[in-house]
Amino acid sequence: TDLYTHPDYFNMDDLLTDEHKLIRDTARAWVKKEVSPIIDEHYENATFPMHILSGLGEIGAFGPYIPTKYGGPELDQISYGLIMQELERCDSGLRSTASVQSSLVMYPIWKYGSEEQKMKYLPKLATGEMIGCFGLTEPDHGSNPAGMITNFKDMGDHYLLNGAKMWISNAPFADIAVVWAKNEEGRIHGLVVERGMEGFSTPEMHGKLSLRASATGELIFENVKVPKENLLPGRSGLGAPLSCLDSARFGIAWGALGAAMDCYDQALRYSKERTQFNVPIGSFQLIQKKLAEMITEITKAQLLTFRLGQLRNEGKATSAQISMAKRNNVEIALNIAREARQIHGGMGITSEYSMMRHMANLESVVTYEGTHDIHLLITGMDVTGIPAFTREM
Ligand code: TGC
Ligand code: FAD
Repeated sequence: TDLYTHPDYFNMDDLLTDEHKLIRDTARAWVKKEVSPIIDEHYENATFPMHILSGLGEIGAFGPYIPTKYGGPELDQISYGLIMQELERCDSGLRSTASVQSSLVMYPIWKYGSEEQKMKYLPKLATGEMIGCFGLTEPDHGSNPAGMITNFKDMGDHYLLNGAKMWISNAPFADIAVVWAKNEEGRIHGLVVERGMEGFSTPEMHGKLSLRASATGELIFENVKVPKENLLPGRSGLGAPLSCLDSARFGIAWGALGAAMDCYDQALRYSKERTQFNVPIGSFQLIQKKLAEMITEITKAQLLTFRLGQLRNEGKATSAQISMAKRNNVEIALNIAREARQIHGGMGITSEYSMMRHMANLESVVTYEGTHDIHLLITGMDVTGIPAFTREM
C-alpha cells in the first residue's frame, strides 16, 4: 500500500511552486525508502538511526534556509515547512532531530554568530557531519527559561561555565551544544560548547514513553573552560533564544500536520477495507463523522500553515502568529491520531500501524517548544496586551 497519499482537499498544491513540490517529493521518497522501514524497530529500542544523518543533509533537512555561502541550500520558509511535514509524517523524533539542527543550532549561529563561527560550524552542520543540540531548559526552569541558573564568569582569557540543562534533544550524540547561560550581570548569552571540553558531559535520559526514536539527554557543565571566541556576539537577552524558538515552532506547525496526514490516510484506507456487520466500517455515519472532521481540521491547518509560510518568507510573521499555528496544529494532530486509532479498533494499538506511535510522540510535541497552555497564554497576551504568565503569591 502507498503510505503517502496526500490529503489536499482545497488544492493547496496549486499554491506551491514546482521547486516546492520537488523538494517535498524528494523528502517524501527518501523518508519512505530510508526511514519508514526501520522506524518501528528504532522506536521500540529507543535508538536514533545514526546512519541516516548524511541522508537528512542531502535532502536539505539541515538548515534549509541557510545561505549557500555557508553550505546550506538557501530555500524559502515554505520549503522548510514541507520538509518538516514529510519527516514528521514518518515520526516526530525524526523531525525533532532536523528541527533542532536547523532552527536551534544553525539558526542562532547564522543570525548571531561571528563570521568565523559561521564558517567553522555551518557547512558541517548542513551535511550532518557535525550534529548540534540546544540547551535552554533546566531541571527547575522549563516554561520560564528567564529563571535559568546556568552561568558563566569572565576569567580573562576564557569563560568558566557551570550549571545543567535537561530534556535536550540530540544531546547524547551532539558534537556541539548551543547553550544559553547568564553572565555575571544576569544577562543571557549563547555559547557554543564542544564535546570534549573538560567538565562537559551529556548523559542520556532513559524511560521516555514518547519520542523514543529521538535521543534526549542532559547537559552538565562543571567548571567548563569555554574559549571567548565561542560566545555568540550578535545578540543577548532572552529574545535571542526565543527567536530561535520562533523558527523551530514554525517547523513544528508543519511537522504536526504531516503526522495528522499520515493518521488520516491510514484511517480512510482502513475504513474502506475493514468490514463489520457485513459492510465496510466507512459506511457507518459515526466513522464518516470522524473522517470528515479529520479532513476539515487538516485543511484548516494547511491554510493556516501556508499563510504563515508566506508571512515568514516576507519577514512579517509575528511570534504570536507562530504560537497559534504550533498550538493549533499539534492539538489537531493529537486528536486525529486518537480518532484514527479508534477507527482501527484493536489493530490500532499495534506497531503495525503508526497512529499509536504518533499519538505518544505528539505528547512530547504538545509540551516542548512551549506547552499547549503557554501558547494559549501567548495568544491571550497578544490580544489583550496583558501577560498572564506570573501572579503574585
Ligand atoms: P518576555 O519578557 O515576554 O520576553 C523577553 C524578551 O524576549 C522578547 N521575546 C521574543 N523575541 C523573539 N521571539 C519571541 N518569540 C519572543 N518572545 C518574547 C521580548 O520582546 C523581550 O525582549 P526584551 O528586549 O524586551 O528583553 O519573556 P518572559 O520571561 O515573560 O517569557 C515569555 C514566555 C513564557 C512566552 C517564554 O518564556 C516562553 O516562550 N516560554 C516557553 C519556553 C519554551 O518554549 N522552551 C522551549 C525549549 S527548546 C525545546 O523545547 C526544543 S524541543 C525541540 C525538538 O526536539 O524539536
Ligand atoms: P513546566 O514548565 O514545569 O510546566 C508544567 C505544567 O505547568 C505545564 O502544563 C505547563 O503548561 C504549566 N505551566 C507552567 N507555567 C504556567 C503558567 N504561567 N500558566 C499556566 N500554566 C503553566 N528543551 C530544550 O531547551 N532543548 C531541547 O532540545 C528540548 N527537547 C525536548 C525534548 C523532549 C522529548 C521534551 C519532553 C522536552 C524537551 N525540551 C527541550 C524541554 C521542553 O521545552 C520543556 O519540557 C517545556 O518547555 C516545558 O517545561 P517543563 O517540562 O519544565 O514543564
